[in-house]
Amino acid sequence: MDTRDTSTDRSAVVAMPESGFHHARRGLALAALTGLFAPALLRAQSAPLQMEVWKSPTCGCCKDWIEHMQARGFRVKVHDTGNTAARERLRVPMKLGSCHTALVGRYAIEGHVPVTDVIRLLKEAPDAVGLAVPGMPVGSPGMDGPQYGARRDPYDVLLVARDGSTRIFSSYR
Ligand SMILES: [Cu+2]
Repeated sequence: MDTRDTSTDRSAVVAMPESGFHHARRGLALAALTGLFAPALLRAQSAPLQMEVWKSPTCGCCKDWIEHMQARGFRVKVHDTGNTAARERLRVPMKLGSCHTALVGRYAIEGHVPVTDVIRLLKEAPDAVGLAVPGMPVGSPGMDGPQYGARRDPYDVLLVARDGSTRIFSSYR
């Protein structure tokens, strides 16, 4: 894989949500009128965005992912309790599990999900459990430190439905 191409793709993705928010603002008024009122979207409008994370106290890549979220304006409350109970409570199937579980608005965020996907989720506000990046793919946010060199494994961000089924929300490859 050509790493230059990858970084170009990523900056294109990173550039998106800014304008997305302006569209979301207009969409919010429309949603309120049509009765499709989405609390998560409302919360997405008020800066800073709030997030809770459950992780093990010794998880380094979790910390790096949290910094990735904070860098884009998320205010994070961390619970160093492990994430097994939180994952179960938030109805993320265990087979989709990763090292940390987060709650943003009404959505579960499992694993190293890029912040751009979290923001897109809040904007689109689908009826779903949330997003998951199962395992810990190298190259995903928090798994992209100098210790991994230039290695970037392909991975998908999955949208998790209420019945536990998934579809690809975005692909990084
Ligand atoms: Cu991790």
